[in-house]
Amino acid sequence: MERTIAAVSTPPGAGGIAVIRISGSRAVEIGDTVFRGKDGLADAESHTVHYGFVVNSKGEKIDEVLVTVMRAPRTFTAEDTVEISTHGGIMSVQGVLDAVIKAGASAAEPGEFTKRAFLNGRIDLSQAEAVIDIINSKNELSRRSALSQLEGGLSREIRDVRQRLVSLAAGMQVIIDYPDEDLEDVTEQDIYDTASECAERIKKLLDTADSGKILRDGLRTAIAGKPNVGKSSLLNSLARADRAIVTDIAGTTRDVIEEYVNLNGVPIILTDTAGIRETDDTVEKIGVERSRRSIDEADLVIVMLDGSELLTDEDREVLRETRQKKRIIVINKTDLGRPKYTEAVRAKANGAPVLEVSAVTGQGLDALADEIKRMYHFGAVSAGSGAVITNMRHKKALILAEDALKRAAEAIRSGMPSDIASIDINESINALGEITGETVSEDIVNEIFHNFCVGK
Ligand SMILES: Nc1nc2c(ncn2[C@@H]2O[C@H](COP(=O)(O)OP(=O)(O)OP(=O)(O)O)[C@@H](O)[C@H]2O)c(=O)[nH]1
Ligand SMILES: [Mg+2]
Repeated sequence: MERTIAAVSTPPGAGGIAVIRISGSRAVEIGDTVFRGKDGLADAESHTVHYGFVVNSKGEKIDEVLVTVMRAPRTFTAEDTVEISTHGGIMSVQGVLDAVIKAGASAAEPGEFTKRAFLNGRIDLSQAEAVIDIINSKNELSRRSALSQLEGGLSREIRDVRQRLVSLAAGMQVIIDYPDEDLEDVTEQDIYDTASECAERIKKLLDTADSGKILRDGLRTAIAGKPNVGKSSLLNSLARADRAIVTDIAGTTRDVIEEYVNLNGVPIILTDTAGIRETDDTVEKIGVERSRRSIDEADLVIVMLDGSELLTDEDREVLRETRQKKRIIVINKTDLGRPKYTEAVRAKANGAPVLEVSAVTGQGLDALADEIKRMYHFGAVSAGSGAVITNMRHKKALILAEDALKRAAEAIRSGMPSDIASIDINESINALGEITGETVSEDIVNEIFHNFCVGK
């Protein structure tokens, strides 16, 4: 028999209230066993709230509670659900959960509520994954993107593309099964057109993957420059912490330092790197190598120059090496006097912003933060549409689907028999189905739900 499950669905620790959720065919009966109120729960109507107490098996009161009864199918899991709101204390929460389990519920596994919602057809797999993303999201924008995924923006587009391919495959199957009948309603041109069009729509979704990653994890921003320009000082000011060692010795930072910074709601992964220069020092050399790699991987580079000196060949080298990157050029140490070469740098910056700052006094750092935010919004949100790929599993499946469709179109174009294209189209249908869960294997489902915490 299907288990009725229970778990604490609010975060651990003491809070104002905590919610114990029970889901399954015996949810109301189990809730009724532990509840003492004006009336029992057995005949309670769906979506009603009841005041009373939870008692243990000896009939002793554990806590004063409000109990919500929700009957299938209009619940999150699509099963009968009872939610008990208790006072948040750890003793009372544990006591209520124990009583519920003694009354016949089993402790829920991580993600089991959401898994049931998926298995009962309430949400599809990409929506279930969005629930994980919402729980884990670090910032407002990524939360909103996960929310729109939960509402089905992504699933809708993928299901739509998949449905077109399913109809096409069905039409092709008829021709393959009955080659002699005069059933030419799917032409080779149709196959080619549909495969190409669907490949194009998938490509559009894939194009959002990079911005999706930024949205979810933050904008990778590397601070680059020759030694001693003030890179570590900038990291410390933006992170509002003494994270990196600052000295007047050139070559202080030897390794890449990474700090997660929240700039008014915009998530940034800021990296401070070793100053870039030619050096014979073995350790510093490795540091410089790592700087280059971190600059390579960055979504945005802050190129830092020392405004208290004239531009040097080392500065020119850093400017040259970062030419291909999205970048902001900052001229530091303006508290020591106005830099002399700002306009010269601006003229050669190819439109990249050039800002004067002081990492020590904080002057110009607000403008820098605004500029970083602007780039974040440009990179992350320009995707528009609402359907943004934020998930590696989805990305891989989309790549498979797109490749298969390109092969199908190519097969038709080069005059191969249409059953060759049919194999590719079916492969694409399966890959898309893995995202929404229509053709997903049990292993993948288990893996996904394993990432949840208990109570979700
Ligand atoms: N006056 C002034 N001094 C600064 C400013 N920013 C940094 N400095 C000083 O410049 C020196 C080098 O600063 P760091 O932040 O260590 O420079 P860095 O670029 O990380 O240096 P390396 O790690 O060696 O590559 C320190 O003495 C800082 O106090 C600034 O805006 N104004
Ligand atoms: Mg440093």
